[in-house]
Order: sequence, then structure tokens, then C-alpha cells
Amino acid sequence: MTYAKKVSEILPLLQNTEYIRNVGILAHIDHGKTTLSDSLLAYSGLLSPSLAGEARALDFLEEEQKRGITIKTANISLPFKIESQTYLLNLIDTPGHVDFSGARDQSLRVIDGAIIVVDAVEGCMAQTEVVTRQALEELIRPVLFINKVDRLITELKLSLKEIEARFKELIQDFNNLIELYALNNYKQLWRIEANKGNVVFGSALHLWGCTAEEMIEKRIKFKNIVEIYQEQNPDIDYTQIQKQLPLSKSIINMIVKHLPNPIQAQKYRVPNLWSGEISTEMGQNLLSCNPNGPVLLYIYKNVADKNLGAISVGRIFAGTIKIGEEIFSLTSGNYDKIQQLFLLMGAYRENIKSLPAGNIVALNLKNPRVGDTLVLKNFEDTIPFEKVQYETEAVVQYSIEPLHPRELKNMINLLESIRINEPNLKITTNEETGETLVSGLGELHLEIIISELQKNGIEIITSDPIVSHRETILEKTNLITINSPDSKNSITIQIEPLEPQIIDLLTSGQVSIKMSKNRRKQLLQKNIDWDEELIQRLFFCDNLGNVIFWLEKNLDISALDNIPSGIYQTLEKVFRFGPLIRDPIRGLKVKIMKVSIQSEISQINFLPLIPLIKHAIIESFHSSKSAILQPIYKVQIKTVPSYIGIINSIFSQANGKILQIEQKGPNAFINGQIPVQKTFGLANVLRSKTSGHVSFFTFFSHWEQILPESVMIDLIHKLREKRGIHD
Ligand SMILES: Nc1nc2c(ncn2[C@@H]2O[C@H](COP(=O)(O)OP(=O)(O)OP(=O)(O)O)[C@@H](O)[C@H]2O)c(=O)[nH]1
Ligand SMILES: [Mg+2]
Repeated sequence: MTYAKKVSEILPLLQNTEYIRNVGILAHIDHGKTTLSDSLLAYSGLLSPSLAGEARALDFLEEEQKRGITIKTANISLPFKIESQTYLLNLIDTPGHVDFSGARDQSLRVIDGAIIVVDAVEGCMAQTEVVTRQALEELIRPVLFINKVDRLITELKLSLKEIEARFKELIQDFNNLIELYALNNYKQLWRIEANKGNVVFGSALHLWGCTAEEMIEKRIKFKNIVEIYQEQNPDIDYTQIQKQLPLSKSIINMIVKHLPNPIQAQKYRVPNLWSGEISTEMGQNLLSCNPNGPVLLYIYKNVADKNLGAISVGRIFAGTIKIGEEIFSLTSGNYDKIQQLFLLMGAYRENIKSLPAGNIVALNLKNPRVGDTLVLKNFEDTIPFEKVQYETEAVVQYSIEPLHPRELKNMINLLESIRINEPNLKITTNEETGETLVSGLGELHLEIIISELQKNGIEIITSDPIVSHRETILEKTNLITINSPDSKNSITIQIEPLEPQIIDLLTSGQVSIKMSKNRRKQLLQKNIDWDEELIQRLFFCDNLGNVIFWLEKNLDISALDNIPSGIYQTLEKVFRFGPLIRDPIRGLKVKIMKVSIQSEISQINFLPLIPLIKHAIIESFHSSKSAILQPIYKVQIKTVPSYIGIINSIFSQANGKILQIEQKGPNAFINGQIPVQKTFGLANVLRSKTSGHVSFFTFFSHWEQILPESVMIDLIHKLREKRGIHD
């Protein structure tokens, strides 16, 4: 496939911000996102129409084609004409599987509109709700594509009336989500209505689709479509309906009519998503998407590249980015020179020299980070965009090692380079055992990572999947005083459980030790009634949900503003390996009440205090009530009603809770919760007991204390022995 001709067509369009649309395709797994993108590629001449529908061209990674699912987000810029006007669609196809939701979530910041695809038979499923909520929270305007309508006719054999009723039901379900999650002003404005033209129904596989309006205009009755499918011919010819009701055209019309251009979108998105002052020069430029103002670029993904190392992809919210310019990262504080700029075209990329606001650009950076905001020199004090972050936890772990020990360094280096592109992947080395632990969102996520290592020639031995637990205390301790071995320093600490709303702010990344002190203060004051003095004395916090306060009064509070980052890194490690089973600690509020050290307290060196803090934390687990928390998944199971009983019993044997059973059409949907530990291998059991009449989706719900205590104690013994912990 070559896109060269198209790129020359695209270049002039990049300047016409008014005619640009940045759009994502979002949906539950398998509802037909990539198949729909095929039809759009074919429409703009980038894919042969005969391949569209089955090529899944944007699933260009080998693993994606092999497994038939999308793993990474894919970008492509498509030119198209409506009447005499040429538009540019910057399209992002996203993965539906929860294990790859990290990539999808990040892409939300850079799009202004979303086509939410719903399988007409399955309807709004768990991830439909998740993506719709997230889009609405990011002020992304949604439109609806009801896909796989052919299945209503050929599989469910619904009558015309029933099909109509099904459409109504799907639109209602979707509007309920809008009502629930849209910000107040948009609940009404963004509603979906068949006669408004913001819903298309059709079949991506068979390349037809239309709005209600288009059907009327073209004088086509749904009855005609049903008749085509009802022909007893196994080789049904869809060309006629493809010609009459081309899906791509209908989708493109809907995008142009109902989804905003970057200028319109930034007007309301910027004040909600950027916490800087709107009245400043940067604020005004962001608001108006001004190509002539100072540059601001938000990075939402990195793509590994054989020659360049990594390529970062981001949205230009203001200014025009040019080769040769020096750029500053607001997250890492590094300067970098722009050497090359690219447009992404699916598997390919094209060099360009400059690109104005409103577009999506790729570039190579020395220290690429997802969630970074980049600005030009002299704008170093700009407030960055906050990183998009949703509650996902890397709860499944493998302990891995290379088959040949000499490959260890190679393996670690490669894992590090994969991690740059995978915000939800965690890699830790247990210093006591030397084990390398990789944690991800689920088994599939880790399987893909390991196959990536193997593809690079490293043979890997993996453990069975292990659940990552959390260690915590349940009650406030007495004062704990710890002396250093040489008795020169001592520290008095009290520890108590941290308030849940603060744990959420920390684990979701909304509050961090890296952000400015003022911003942190604002966010904490908004969320909890801690007094100002206490907030000023916050010494440390981490993304596992722990904080340390410095309440020793003999220290000038300004000393807390200049703590070297090495101290934070050492403290992070203290919480990463808990005293019970060496899993991370969660939810501790550590209060340093008194410090006595040999040097002047005003010139304190914090480093020698860290082992004392660590010791006090260990002590708190022994002297007060402690607990192990296990991750719980939300589960959605789709089956046929006759298997509900069997599933129910498998589920309760696995300590699962069924919360709701609902029947939609011929299917039954079971919603519940289950400990992650009990899900390994469960999909296979369910499949074999139901002769394959089941699909099974899980995603992280919450952490729960392991009870009764005897079960917890057994687990602690088992894990300590396995991990060789003897203290
Ligand atoms: N019957 C029918 N099948 C369809 C239709 N659209 C897509 N499919 C099939 O549904 C399956 C999934 O399609 P994809 O386009 O890969 O779905 P996706 O939403 O991109 O999947 P993920 O990216 O993995 O979440 C494929 O087997 C498609 O052929 C349709 O309109 N009718
Ligand atoms: Mg896909």
C-alpha cells in the first residue's frame, strides 16, 4: 500500500483547521471498530474497496492480525470531499480489550469527537459504558454507529418491527449513558436522536449504512434490506445496497455535521482540561487553537521504532511546530531539538516540515514520555496538561527470567523500552531474590509483552500468573520511636490508615509528588478537610496511595520544598516492598512527629532518616492490625439463558458474587465480581462447560481485604515461604 500520492493531497489541508476533524473510534471489544475504519480508508482511496471490511488495515501489527484483535491505537489522516469542500479526518482506531485500555485512554486527550460503535445484537456492554463515560469526561462529543445490523436479520431473525424496536432500545440505552456521564451543559445538547442524523445503523462487514434521514431521502425501506439478507442464496450480493447506502459516506457526513473542528472544540475543552490561567497569552492561544501563537504539544503515545528508538505522537493545541526548533518538556525539564516531524499513515509515516495547531503530529524526542506537555523556550513556566489517567491497576504478575542467564541485561533493557510505550506495565526487581516481576492489566496484556521479548530473540521462562496484593494497616498505631544502630539519630512516628478519597487521588495519578506544590495543595483542599498547615507539611506521597507528613516543628517548612529527587526514589522503594509478603504497601499515612539528629535540624540530611522510617513502618505492621488486600475484578459474562445455572455454580465455587442477570434478545448478561486470583483459567472452564456459549470480560474493580483472618495468615505463610522471606 502506498500513500505517497495522498500525502501531497493532505499537505494543504493541514492548514485549514476549520475543515479538520480529530476523531476516535471507540467501543467494546469486537464490535467492529477496525472493520469500520477499513471502509473509511477505502472511501478516501487508501484501501482497495474489495479488501475493505476484511483487511482490518489498521490492525497492521503482526500480533493484531494473528489474534484478530486491536492491541495498539492506530492513526491515519484521511482526505475526503463533501460537495465541493475537502476535509481532513485524523482518525484513531482504538483497542476494545480491557488489557489494552491504557493505550485507548491516552488517545482521548487528542480527539474532539468519537464514533461509538455498538454491536446491534450485544448492545451497550461493559466497555461501551467505560469508553462513553471517559469520552464524555474528556468533553469529546460522541455519535453512534449501530453495527452488525445484518446479525439482527440473519442470526436473530427479527421482524421489521422488532428491528425497529431494537434500534430504539439501543439509542435509549446510549442516551442513558449520556444523561449519566455528560457534564450538565451537554446532557441535552449531545443526546442521540435518529432524526437528528447523529446515529448511523448498518453493517461494517458488508459496507452499508445510513441515517434515518438518508433512508427517507433515498426512498429505501428497511424491508428492502431485510429481503436481500433473506434471499436463500449463500453468496448474497451486497453491491446494490453498498451502492445505495455506502457506509463510509454516511459516517463521513455524520462526522462533518455533528463532530466539532479543533477550533470549536478547544473553546470548551481547554477550560475544562487545562488548569492554567485562561487570561494569559498561552491560555488565549489554546482557547482559540491559534497557529500563530506559542507552541503547546501534548504527547499521548510512543511507538517503538527500529531506527529512531521511539517516536512520540501528540496533538498540537497551539502554535505551529517546526523542524529545528528547541522544545522544552514540562514533565522532565529537558530541552530537545526537533529533528524530524511526521504524519502517521497507519503502518507508514511521512516526513513533513511543520504542522499547525489542531493537528496530530509524530516526532522523535530524546526522553519521550506519555502524558508530557511540550512548549518552546521562554515558556518554561507554562502549566502542563494533566496526564489522562483512569483507575486501572496492574494486578496480574509474572515472574520472568531469560532461558540463558547472559540475556538478563538484554531482557531488562528491552522491557524498559517496551515500558516507555506502555504506561500500565510495571517492572520491578525483587532485590532479595533477584526475580524480575512484570505486572500488567491482565493475562493477555502480559502474554503480548512476553511475545514481544521472544520476537526479539530472547527466550523467556515465565511463572504461572500471580496476583499482585497490597499490604496495609487497619488501625492507628501508638507512637513508635526508632533509634539508628549508632544511636546518633532517632525518629518518632505515628501511622494510621489514609483516607480513601486521598488514596484514589494518588493511585489515579491526579495528585503526585512531582506536580507543583500549589497545584497539589489546591487539589487536596478541594477533596479533603485537612488544614492548610498539614498540607504544607506533606513530605512525600506515592502512586500506591501512601503519604508521609513532616510534623516535627523544629524544621523550617521551606526545607520541604527542596528535597532532592533521590530521596523520593528511595522512599518509593520503601513502600514498594511491604514487610509481610513483599507486595506494595497501600493506604498508609505516616506522621513524623519528632526527629533528633546530630546535625542542625535546619540543615537536615534526609537520607539517614529513611532506614528509620522504613523500620517504623515495619514496626507498625507488627504492633497494629494489618491486612492483605486482594484485587477484585468486575465481570461481565455473555451467554444464552440455558447456561445461567451452570455459570452461577462455577462462579460461586470461585468465590464470585453475581450482582445482576439481564436478558437482552437471545442472550443473557451476568454482571458480577470475582477475586482476580480465581480468574486464571476460568475462561476455559466456562467455555468447556457451556460448549463455547459464553464470552467473559473482566476489568479491575477494587481492592478487598482477604478474610477470614485464617485464610490471610495461610496466604502470608505460603507466599513468604515461596519468596524466601525469613525476617
Ligand atoms: N456480522 C458482522 N460481523 C462484523 C461486522 N463488523 C465487524 N464484524 C466482525 O466482528 C469481528 C471484530 O471486528 P473488528 O473490526 O476487528 O472489531 P474491533 O472492534 O476492531 O475489535 P477490537 O479492536 O479487538 O476491540 C470481525 O470478525 C469482523 O469481521 C458486521 O457488520 N457484521
Ligand atoms: Mg480493532
